Amino acid sequence: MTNTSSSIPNEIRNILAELGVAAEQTQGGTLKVVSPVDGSVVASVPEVPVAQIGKLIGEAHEAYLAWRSVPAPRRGEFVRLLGQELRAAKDALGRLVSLEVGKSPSEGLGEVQEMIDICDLAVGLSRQLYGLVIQSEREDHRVTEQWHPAGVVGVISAFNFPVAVWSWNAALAFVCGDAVVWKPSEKAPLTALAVQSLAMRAAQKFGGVPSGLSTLLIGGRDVGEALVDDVRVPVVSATGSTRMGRIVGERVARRFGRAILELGGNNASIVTPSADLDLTLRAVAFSAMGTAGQRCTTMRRLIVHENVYDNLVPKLASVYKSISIGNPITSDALVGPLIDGRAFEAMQQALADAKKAGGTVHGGERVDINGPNSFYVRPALVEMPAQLGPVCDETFAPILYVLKYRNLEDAIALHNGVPQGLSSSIFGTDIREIEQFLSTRGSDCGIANVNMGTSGAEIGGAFGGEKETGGGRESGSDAWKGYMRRQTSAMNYGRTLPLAQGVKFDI
Ligand code: UN1
Repeated sequence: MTNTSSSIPNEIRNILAELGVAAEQTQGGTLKVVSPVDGSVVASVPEVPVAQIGKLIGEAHEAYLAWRSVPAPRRGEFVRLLGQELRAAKDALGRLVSLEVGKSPSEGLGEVQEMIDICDLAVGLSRQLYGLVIQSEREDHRVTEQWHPAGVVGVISAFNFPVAVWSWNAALAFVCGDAVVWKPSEKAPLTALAVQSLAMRAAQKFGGVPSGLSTLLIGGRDVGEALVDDVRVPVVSATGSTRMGRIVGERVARRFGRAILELGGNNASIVTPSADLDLTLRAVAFSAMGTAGQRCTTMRRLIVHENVYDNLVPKLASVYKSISIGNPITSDALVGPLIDGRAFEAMQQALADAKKAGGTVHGGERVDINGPNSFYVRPALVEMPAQLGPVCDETFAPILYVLKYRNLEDAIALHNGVPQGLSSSIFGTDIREIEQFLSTRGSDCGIANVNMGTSGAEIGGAFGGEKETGGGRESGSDAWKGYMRRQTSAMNYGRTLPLAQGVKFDI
């Protein structure tokens, strides 16, 4: 593989060809794709005309009508084949993720691994998806609950997990009997085209997948709006900012659709006096600086007990000083580029605001790795006197605010004292403190970890969070229920007609 940054368009072209994306799908279009690795324009992707979206959603709906009658384990076979395609394409697709959104090679591959993992989980689920039998108050009656496909599921994904988010939704939706219409981030259409091509390969091997079952809509905000407003899309799963989610949530609710929202995180970890500080240091480094701070699970606040503060924080500051920053394609640097100049400006603004609020900033400056069109930064560690100003916001960049605490109740209050509620963690070996953090009076987040960071969740658990994070759940546990409709059924197998609640109505 050639490794100079000027070869990026060539390498992308080769990977796309290998993954079955036709040249005309990435040339001559209106959507310019910029690689954050060096800021070069690497493709111009045609966008779907908004006038065509109704027809495409109609086709997806038709596909669902056919797919829902295919037995679920057979639907699982399609997802098994998809997982097989992803396994075969892991290196190429992982590399494409790195080239398109700037992740380190290991994180690019990790993202594809998450896709493979969710396919495995969905295949198993395809032989389950079970309901309940509920005791009836009436003689010779049975009450059951069963799950039917919901219909067309709309998926709106963000640049930072450009392909995995689709799979967390799509793998479940397909086994549940739904069709999927995907609007990927405008910043990452190439990886989406590649995944769509792999899904088509799996469909071909399966034979008889209705066309439209997996539909890709490349385009901007108007495309997203058409998807969000269409009554034939009963479920919309949207990942992105709280601002976006508020709009999507309201619009979907207006037509009584269901929204699965996975929005902003402002994730914190508490470091207690009994913490293993070496382990803590490594965990904080990965969670706060990995993916250049552009995960929704990125650690953004560190709440440190006053007895360990002076031991931990200087060590952390020196890790921030020495962390390797570089081209994710040509080096093995741990921190790659920000997605674009706007992300850089937002970071600088947050740092200026933090200073104004009394913060001491370590790092945060721009680092010239690949010229003026790419945005590499040294991650910033910011010691704050209090939780105010930008500390309460999600800035999608590598900024870690550090706060000091004296007792655990105060730490938990600080922890929960932000509008977001995605992920959280605590470091320590005192079981009372750990359990308090996990108790009803502890972390208010959808994810609460112990002795690890806030990011890097496995797909087996339900993924999502509370408050402004939106409340949605994707991935494992029983998140599949979000892609189905629940039906309660009462059955009378007797010869009389007893009414519930003892009501009499004899004619
Ligand atoms: C996201 O950033 O949108 O837990 C999701 C993690 C990953 C998922 C991140 N498994 O960090």
